[in-house]
Amino acid sequence: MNRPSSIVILTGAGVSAESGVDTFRDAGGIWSKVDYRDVATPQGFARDPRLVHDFYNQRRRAMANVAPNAAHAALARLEQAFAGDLLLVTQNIDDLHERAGSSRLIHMHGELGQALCTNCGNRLHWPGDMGVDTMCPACHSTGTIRPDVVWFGEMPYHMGRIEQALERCDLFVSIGTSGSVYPAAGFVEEARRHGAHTVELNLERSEGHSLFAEAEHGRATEIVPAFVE
Ligand code: BV8
Repeated sequence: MNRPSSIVILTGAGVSAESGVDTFRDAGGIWSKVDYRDVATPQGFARDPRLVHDFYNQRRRAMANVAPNAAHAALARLEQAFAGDLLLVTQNIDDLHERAGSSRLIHMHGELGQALCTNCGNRLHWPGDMGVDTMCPACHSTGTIRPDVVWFGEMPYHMGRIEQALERCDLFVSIGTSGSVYPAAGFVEEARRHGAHTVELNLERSEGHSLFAEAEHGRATEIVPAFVE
């Protein structure tokens, strides 16, 4: 493969696993402990907002005890060293990529440290807990604050920007994702259709593996540094 001029990197929960952040579908993962329909859908939030706030409050508090790992650091170094276009699209809602120094970054499923007011539409930095009686500091309404994350059945963020990057890139790398959630799981096909070389770095073959040219299998903290140096 020639030297790429435009790279899109997609990360999933596997890239944060070595920082101690639970993945979703591995043994003992998040979705083995709680039903995603209860905590990661608008219907679940309407049914029991307290349960959903507790679920995200716990994950937000846990963020204070974790730090970026070698994979996050290597991807930040790649961004600094790479002269071409590079876009890092993460499905993760933790802030470990930015804490490692990545800035050309899209959180397509939102961010744990952000709140969204369903009354005024304001997005607010929110490091602490939120609940059904939390007041929106922008419009002063109560009970309208929710986690600014994309739930199942909701449109992921910045899809236009992501699709443009997928059309332009000549290298697409997927790191630490099971490739089981759409539209992220379809990105490899989109990139390949536009002629990109595709690489998967993961512990297992994801569902779309047939579209990956070469699959490196191992822990993100071991393979990403080697891959990007
Ligand atoms: C939408 C919320 C439409 C935040 C999440 C076809 C097309 C479009 C949509 C669909 C479709 N088919 C079905 C759908 C609907 C649905 C979907 O995909 N369902 C699935 C279950 C089939 N998609 C949606 O609803 C999406 N919305 O399409 O909207 C629309 C159109 C118009 C108008 C309105 C709406 C929204 C999807 C987003 C849902 N939100 N999370 C949160 O709580 O985090 S998804 C959830 O899964 C997480 O956010 C996570 O990011 C995501 C993906 O999981 P992974 O990151 O891959 O994690 P996983 O545990 O699965 O895998 C970890 C991997 O890491 C494993 O492979 C493992 O081997 C590896 N690993 C582990 N340790 C390591 C490692 N690798 C390296 N090193 C290690 N150490």
